[in-house]
Amino acid sequence: SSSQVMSQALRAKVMSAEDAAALVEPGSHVGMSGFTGSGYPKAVPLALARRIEAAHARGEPFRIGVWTGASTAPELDGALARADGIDLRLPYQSDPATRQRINAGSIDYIDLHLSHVAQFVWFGFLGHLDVAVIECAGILPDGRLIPSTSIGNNKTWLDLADRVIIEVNSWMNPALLGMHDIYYGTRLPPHRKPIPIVAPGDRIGETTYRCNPDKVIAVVETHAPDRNTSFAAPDDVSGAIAGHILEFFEHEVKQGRLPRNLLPLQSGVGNVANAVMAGLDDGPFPHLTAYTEVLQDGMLNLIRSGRMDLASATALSLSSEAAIEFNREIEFLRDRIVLRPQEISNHPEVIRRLGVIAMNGMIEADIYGNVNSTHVRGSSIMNGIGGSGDFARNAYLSIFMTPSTAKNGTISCIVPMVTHVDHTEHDVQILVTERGLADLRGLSPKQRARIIIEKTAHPRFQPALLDYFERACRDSAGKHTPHLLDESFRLLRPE
Ligand code: 0RQ
Repeated sequence: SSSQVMSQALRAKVMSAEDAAALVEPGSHVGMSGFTGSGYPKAVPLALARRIEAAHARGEPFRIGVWTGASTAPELDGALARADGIDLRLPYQSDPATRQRINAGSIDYIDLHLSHVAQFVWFGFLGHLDVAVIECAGILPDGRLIPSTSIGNNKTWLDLADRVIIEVNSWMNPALLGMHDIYYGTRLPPHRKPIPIVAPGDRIGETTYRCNPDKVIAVVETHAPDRNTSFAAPDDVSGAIAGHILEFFEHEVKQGRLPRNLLPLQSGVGNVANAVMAGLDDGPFPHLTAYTEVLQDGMLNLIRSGRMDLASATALSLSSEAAIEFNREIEFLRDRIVLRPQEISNHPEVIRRLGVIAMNGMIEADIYGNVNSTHVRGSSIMNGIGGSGDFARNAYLSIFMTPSTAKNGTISCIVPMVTHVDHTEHDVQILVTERGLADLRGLSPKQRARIIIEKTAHPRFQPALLDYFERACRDSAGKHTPHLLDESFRLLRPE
């Protein structure tokens, strides 16, 4: 309904998605909203994909650069990739059609730390932003925009794009107004000031986006839910990983290295992260908080049950059932959830100050603790580094977790040498699989190798890993991080 477009001036710019898409030129850099399947534009990218397909059918070239917050949905990445409409994509994606084209070599992809993206555009490192396409929950009479279910880089896209297309999604609850915290204090070096967040729930900004109405070239009305992620019920493997982490937390509380309510939690994407949150709901830790990037079902349930006092994030990533509960309980949740720009949700300064406990998934780790979060066999991208590096390097505790094997047990996720490094041994303190937890703090490389093989590797792969390590200790020229380079990747080739 048009009631969510309350500005007279902007109401005059309402048009169809097709008419709006016709205003995007070939070769444009387009900054879109969207983060882990929420808050992405639902109509204009689809219309743009149809326009691109028609141009290609006439033999005309038409591709664009797509910049987002993080992953979007089939209606955005999927449609544009299938139309062969993307020449460059950044920073994080998880769409199968996009991934296939990146790995086939037809889409260029730049995988950036999520906290870096906005500032790199302000610095001028990524070129000029031509158009912003931003989903909102409404437009206030004075032209300010009510954000929807993710913030991502929207503030920067609205500030820096020459032209702005706004999608107003009436499926979004207007009662979202007040949940967001849009910080307008960022500056370019050397004029920067401290980010004044000293507790996860601190509000330092405005509840709406500023938007110069003269730049708005189209307003498109939609009515559609987010992609909605479905989560598997915690299985034995994710349940075991969660169990090891909870036991570790209890130990750290006993040792006096963590307070009883722990420290602000960051929890990554996927089923394992969700299962850890579910485990915390039954655990002994009261008054939890989160300073995280994505708020999934497990964390929402912690807030609803009263186990977690509040959470700061940049996006929701909920199942369709949880999205309905979120809407029903929005008045209660608005005081307990703060959504921020991703440069603030993932800000190294704040993560370091708050002492965040970072928990992220991985593809594989090596026996010395280097972690690969992004590549399969060194050359194919899975998703991207996302925010895992922002949190891992600056966290109080940096935890990485994975099942000990992949692909029905045929591949070991603990290997002699990772085929791609996202998180170096210096940024990794704890590794966890369903087999156990390896606490690497204060250990040298060779000490780490023994613990990682013993505690986290699958028994089927332990003998080969131990044999590699022991022969490396004997035959490697350097005895600090012993390797046998001609066979480091042999475990990747199952016999
Ligand atoms: O592929 O579904 O085709 O079989 O990788 O693996 O086990 O389902 O685990 O969903 O937790 O994802 C690292 C990808 C893990 C994710 C990663 C294959 C496996 C499967 C997924 P199939 P699982 P998850 C903040 C934090 C980077 C971003 C990040 C990720 C698929 O956690 O993208 O941390 N992280 N952000 O089969 C070959 C191996 C494999 C393997 C797994 N060793 N070899 N394939 N797979 N291990 C949030 C954001 O930044 C937005």
